[in-house]
Parts: sequence; structure tokens; C-alpha cells
Amino acid sequence: MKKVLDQIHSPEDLKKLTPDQLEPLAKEIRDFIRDFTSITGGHIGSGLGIVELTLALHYLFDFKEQDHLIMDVGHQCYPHKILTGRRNDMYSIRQRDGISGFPDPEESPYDRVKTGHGGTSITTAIGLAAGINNAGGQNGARVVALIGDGGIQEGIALEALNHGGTLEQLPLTIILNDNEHGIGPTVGALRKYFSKVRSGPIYRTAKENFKRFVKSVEEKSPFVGRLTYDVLERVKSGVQHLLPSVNPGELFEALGYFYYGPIDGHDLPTLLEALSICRGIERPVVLHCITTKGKGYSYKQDRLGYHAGKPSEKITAHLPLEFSCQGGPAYTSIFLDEACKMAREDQRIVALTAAMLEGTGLVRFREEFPNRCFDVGMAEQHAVGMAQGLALAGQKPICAIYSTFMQRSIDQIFQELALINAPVMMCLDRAGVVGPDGATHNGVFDITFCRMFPNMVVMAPRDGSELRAMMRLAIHHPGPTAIRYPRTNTPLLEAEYPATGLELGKAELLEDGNDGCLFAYGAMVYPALDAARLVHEKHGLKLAVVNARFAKPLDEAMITSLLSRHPAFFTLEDHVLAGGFGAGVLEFACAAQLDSRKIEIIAINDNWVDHGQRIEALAMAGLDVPGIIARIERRLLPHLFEKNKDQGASQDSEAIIPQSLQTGN
Ligand SMILES: Cc1ncc(C[n+]2csc(CCOP(=O)(O)OP(=O)(O)O)c2C)c(N)n1
Repeated sequence: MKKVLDQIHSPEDLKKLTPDQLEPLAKEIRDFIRDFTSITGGHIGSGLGIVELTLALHYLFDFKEQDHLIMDVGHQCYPHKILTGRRNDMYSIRQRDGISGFPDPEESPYDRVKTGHGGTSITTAIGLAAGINNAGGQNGARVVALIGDGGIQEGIALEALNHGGTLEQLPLTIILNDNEHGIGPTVGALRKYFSKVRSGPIYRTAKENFKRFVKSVEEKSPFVGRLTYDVLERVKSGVQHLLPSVNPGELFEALGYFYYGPIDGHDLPTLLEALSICRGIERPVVLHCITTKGKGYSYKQDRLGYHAGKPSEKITAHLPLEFSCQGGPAYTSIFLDEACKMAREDQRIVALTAAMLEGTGLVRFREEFPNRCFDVGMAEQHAVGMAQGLALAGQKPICAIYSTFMQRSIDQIFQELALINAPVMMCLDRAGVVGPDGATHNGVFDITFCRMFPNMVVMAPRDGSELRAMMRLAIHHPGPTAIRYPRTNTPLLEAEYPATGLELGKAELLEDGNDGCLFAYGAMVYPALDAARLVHEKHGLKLAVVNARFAKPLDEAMITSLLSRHPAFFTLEDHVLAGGFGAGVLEFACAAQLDSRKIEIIAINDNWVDHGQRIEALAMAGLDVPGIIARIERRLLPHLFEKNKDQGASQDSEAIIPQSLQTGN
């Protein structure tokens, strides 16, 4: 039997359907999402939870020409992408050269903004709506912000709500998609409030009232203007009259919004009614929808898989390793293990995270130390601010946040930590390129934003043992520290380079040589060792390889000595060039009047690194082993020439010029 979905190539096709055709379509979309994500992985649960909502929105609004849809975080966009002409691309999602897992205006006119970080939809939507008003209303254009009960906890969302409620006459609908989950169950007082609203009898009563009154409006006139507004006021007072003890909209109404709901976000007729009404209201409205995250996905066997699943081997099997001895436990699990050990030894150690208990590994820490683990919700600024307070109270806080989301807390790193030298250990997970999540999630700015503040100690381990050692150094350090580690596995063969003592500001020479120096930071150390070995095998050049360990304080003595005796000095980091680790080395070399011309920074140039598997993203940025070798060869070509000449080798350039350069690679 032909599927309804086969007829849908754009929202225009959707609008040709009768409302009762939407229900079977919702099922087909769910089946399709389950099918392709079983191969591609990706954010499964959020999209599955808003299939009906997405259908109703595209059925009633015109998000291409007239209206604007801003999705918070953006990870719930799969049904939206399917309906807006990208169905055939879904099997390529999050892969190199495939479509993004998040909205992207370069992909489609239906995607207004590129997002990935949460909490921002309301602020953008308020700006759009205010702009529409200023431009004279633009033919009744409407702005819809779709935000989850997790995202709405972000500081920026609350700031925007606070402001938006004072702007009357705003063509804005905020849809609160309340599924009781962020990545795990949502936490906090707002969650408690929402669950009271969801579970109270008012939900059913409000729904019945809603239907009854909307029906009476329908009979009298279309859903527009003042009349609808009056009716909504009556719905509200009717509900209050029936159940005077509970008012589900209390919070939003106090802020100046017209609140509608809660309604069943899977019930298409109710959704169509509610959205039609919201469309007709000339002031900011909050429509509260109750949905089930991962609807239709049996995630009982896979507790976290319903939020985001991994790609199948079909997509990853052919890829090379990042470096030859990769395969030990993930950095995250080493972090967790050491944090638990340290907490057993010292009662004052506490851990904080911002809605990322699972991702940072702290779930197990919380099981063991329930009173010493704070999941503050999607609130990175608060996590770092609170860490300061804990430190002032004599506790020893470990604040584990993904590098990319720590960007939200730059001001807290500045004022709450660095300015008063507060002893807080920041553990920046997923530092470097992350792979399938792409540019919004790459943690490639943290060296800069940590290094720029006085008092900070900024470090990155080469492997699991060193991560443990750095955590111990950090917990005893009397000021703020940042440790970054990547979303990857630790090296398997640590024994080849056994751990040596870790000392603040001291680098570690792993291989010596005289033909050039690779001064590598964190995750780049083992790729640098691979590159040095291959360059040696290929060209006979012997490169020194250093594990820099610290981006601040730098090992100035080591840099001075190596820079003076090597023809070239490469710094390596999985981070942007501007203000990063190599930039720090260069600053020092210039200030110390060393020969900074020898320094070459291998880092991400001034561009965004897109999605793909992590090794592919590293390759795109020139940070995989072949990319590093190409840079070394290019730089050392004259040196190689001289060396071969001295040794009396043929001066035939073909014999000297590396293969990769001969072929123009
Ligand atoms: C600033 C920021 N912090 C953390 C995250 C990681 N993150 C991605 S989705 C998510 C949960 C979002 O929950 P919610 O807004 O309720 O949407 P749902 O997944 O339930 O649809 C989190 C914490 C993020 N994307 N942005």
C-alpha cells in the first residue's frame, strides 16, 4: 500500500491532506525515524516525541515564506527535516557530506538558525517577533519558539521570558514541549512545578473546557482577533472557577504571558485547535504541550539510547583509528573512576554538572555519593557560580561540563573563579572535535577562554594515567584549574610511555631528535608520536616529541631549549588557532626574543569543522596523522634537502620531495 509519506515532499503537500490523514502519517514518520536511526544513530527520542506537534505546525503555518520556527537545541528536528524536503537525505544525517543533525539555514529555508546549544529559542523568537512588528506586521507573520522543559531552565531562556512578558502585541507563540526529560529526567523546581501541572486533575478539566469553548467560538466566527482572546480568558476563568486551588498557567501568567494548556501534545485535533487559536492572538502566548519523549521507541533496554544513539558499524567500520594504539577505556570513564576514588579519600570532594550526569559519567558518582553530587539542570553558569560558593565553604568542587557548553560560563570563570583564585577543578569533557554533532558541539575554544584569565592552570592529559594524575594535581592546587579531554578512547599501550611524575608547568620529552620538534598538547600527543615514527620511516628524519601537558603555565625552559636547537618547532592542538595553545607558545617566544619564525602552529584555522565521525572531522581540520605528516613534510622540505645533500644522496628532487607533495596532496 502506498504510504502517505510518499506524497509529502514539502509542507505544501502536507497542507493538501485532510486532518484525519495526519494520524497515519505520524505513524509512518515514527517508523521511518526508527528505521534510519537504527543505522545512523543520532537524537532519536526528542524527534519521536514531537511528530504530531511538527505535523500540526507545518499544517497550519508557513515556515518557508511567512512564519518563523525556532527549535531550541535543534536536536528534535528530524520530523521537521523529513517534512521539509529532506526525507531522502535522512540516511546521511550527521555523516561527512551528509545533512546536519541540527537545523541549518544553509540546508533549507525552513531552518532559520543554526543551533545545538539549548535555551536560545525564546530570545531569538522575541527578536524576530519585535522585528516583524517594527516592520509593520509583515502580513500577519508569526514566530514560534519550540522549547523543552530542559532548555527552558537555561539562564538565557529565563532572561528572555522575563523580557518577552513585558512586550505586548508580540506575534509570538512559545511552545513548551514538556516531556519530563532532558537527557535524563529533568531536575529542579521548575520540573516539580510542571509535574504538578501535568499530574493534577486540572489537565483533563482544562482540556475539556478548552474543547467546549473552542467549539462555541468555531460556531460563531473564525479563530481570529479579540473574540478568541475573550474566549481564552473565559476558559481560564472557567478552569479557575472549577478548581480554584490550581492554576496551571500561574507561572507564565505572572510573567505577562497568555498561558494555554496543558494539552496532550500527541492529540492531533487538540493540537490543531490550540495552534489555530494561538496563531490568532496578538500577544505572547505560552502553549504547554505534554508529550512522551521517545514515543514509539522501546527504550527500556536502552535507557539512554532513546535520547541519542550511536551509529551502527555500517557507518564506522571502515574508518581508521585516530592513532595506532587507540582502544583503552574512554576518557570519561577514567575521569569517573578517579573522581570516585578521590571522593572516597576526601569527604570534601563534591561534583557538579549541568544536565549531563550521563554524558560526563557522574551518574555513578551520584549513586555512591548522593549528597555530594549536584546536577543543577541546564544551567552551566550556575554550576560554575555554585562551585565558587562550595569552594568558599571549604569544599573541593569538581565541575564536569562539556567544553562546548562551558562557553556559557565564561563570565563565571572570569569573576567567580579566576578573579579570586577559587580552587575549583573544571573537567572539560568532549574537548576537541566531537564528530557527528558537528560545529555546534566541537569543544575547540576552551584553551583560549581558560588561558586568557590570570590565575588559571590549563592542562590536558596524553592518556588515562595522566588524566588521573592531573585530577590529583588539580584537587590540591590552591586556585582554579581546567583539564580538557576528548570524546574518544585512551591509548591502549600506555606502557610504551610509562607515566612519569607530573609537576605544575613541566612538559615531558617522550622522544628525542634533532630534525624538528613536535610540541603536542593532550589528545594530539599520540598522533604526534605516530607522525614522528612515520616521518622517520619515510624520510629518516628524527623528530623530538614532547607532551606539553600545560597550556598554562607553559614549560618555558623546555620551549627555550628545544626551539634553539631545532630547525622547526610544531605545536599541535585539537583547538582553534586563535588564542590557543600554540598561540601561547608564540606569545612566549616573541616576548623572550626567541626565533619565533621556526614555530608552526598545527591547529584549526579560522573556520568551522562540520559533522562526520571524529576521525573524519580531525581529517577535515588537518589534525589526523596524515594531515600532521603533510605539514611536517612541507615545512621540513628544505631541511630534508640539506640533510640529503650532506649525506651525498642524489639531488634529484623526486628522491627528496615527499610523495604527498609530488602528487600535490
Ligand atoms: C547549553 C546546553 N547545555 C547542554 C546541552 C546538552 N543537551 C542537549 S539536549 C539536552 C536536553 C534537552 O532537554 P529538553 O529541552 O527538555 O528537550 P528534549 O530532549 O526533552 O526534547 C541537553 C542537556 C545543550 N545542548 N546545550
